[in-house]
Amino acid sequence: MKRRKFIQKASLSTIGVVAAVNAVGCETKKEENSTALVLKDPVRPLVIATWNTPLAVNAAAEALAKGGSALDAVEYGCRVEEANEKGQSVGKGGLPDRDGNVTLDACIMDSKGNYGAVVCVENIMHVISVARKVMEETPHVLLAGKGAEQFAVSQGFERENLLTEASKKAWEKWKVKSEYKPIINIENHDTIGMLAIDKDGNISGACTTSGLAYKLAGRVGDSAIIGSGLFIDNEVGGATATGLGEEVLKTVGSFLIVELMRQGRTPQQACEEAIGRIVNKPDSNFKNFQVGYIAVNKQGEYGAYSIHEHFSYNLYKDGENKNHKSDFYNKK
Ligand code: SD4
Repeated sequence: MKRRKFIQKASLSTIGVVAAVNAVGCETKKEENSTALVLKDPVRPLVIATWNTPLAVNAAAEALAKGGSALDAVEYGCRVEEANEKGQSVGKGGLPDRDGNVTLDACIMDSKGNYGAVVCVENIMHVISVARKVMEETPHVLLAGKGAEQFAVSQGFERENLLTEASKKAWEKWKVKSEYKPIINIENHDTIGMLAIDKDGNISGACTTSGLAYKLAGRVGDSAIIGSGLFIDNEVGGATATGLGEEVLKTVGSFLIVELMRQGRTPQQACEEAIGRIVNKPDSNFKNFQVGYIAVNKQGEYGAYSIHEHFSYNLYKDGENKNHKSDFYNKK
């Protein structure tokens, strides 16, 4: 059993007794107004990613097996999906905006609370790596549009056309009616959000997407926005999102999940509460859109929940990488 360092008193004032009973799925102990988290045989290494993404999770697991950090793992894992032209919601081959331009959003967050992101980037495939460069090589956290593209090129990334023939054809077909209707589940494969815990128990996360198909030019979703599409707190855990970004942004979903875990909820309970915040709004039209969350805590417990059926996640733990169906809210 390893002993975690004390959570600061400042955060405890809002946590209260609940955290003392069951913070982040660990045994806890009160000492001088602080709560020491004691991990019981934590599960590590571990990788979890949205949707049916076995190859991406394999790449992340391999990085961890070679002694890479959780940060390396999530970057390498996300790169696999960015290079997969068949996935039409991430990287190369992503469906374009309504003007026919593929624009990508991505972010990465490490165990020290550092964050880097890019939004609305054209012509660069591996935006997750650009986000990491923003985090590590600049004094900023978020670069947008042309500036982000120029920064990527200055860092050695090559410009290329991200619009594949298949995505161009889909866009041309869409233009006939030009109806904007976010698709609920794109063939069990969509934006990738990934969380990893390395052998030292450090947690990192990443999220990369081409956003919603046929969006307005300039539209940015949740995926690259800290606290919405992704949030990591190495003391507690991490969470990431997929689905209609506008709804995730309005509820700051990933931050909410991590804070709920801090207050004692399991990852599963926290994901369910975050979906509840969306579907229980008085004017929620949740029947028309999907949102899905995955989360892990420091112990290596995990959870997933979505509004509709057919959300899934890939999980690597104990040397196995498997796709699992997520539980969901709308049982009709
Ligand atoms: C967005 N959340 O841009 C992304 C899209 C997505 O599953 O996740 N689709 O809103």
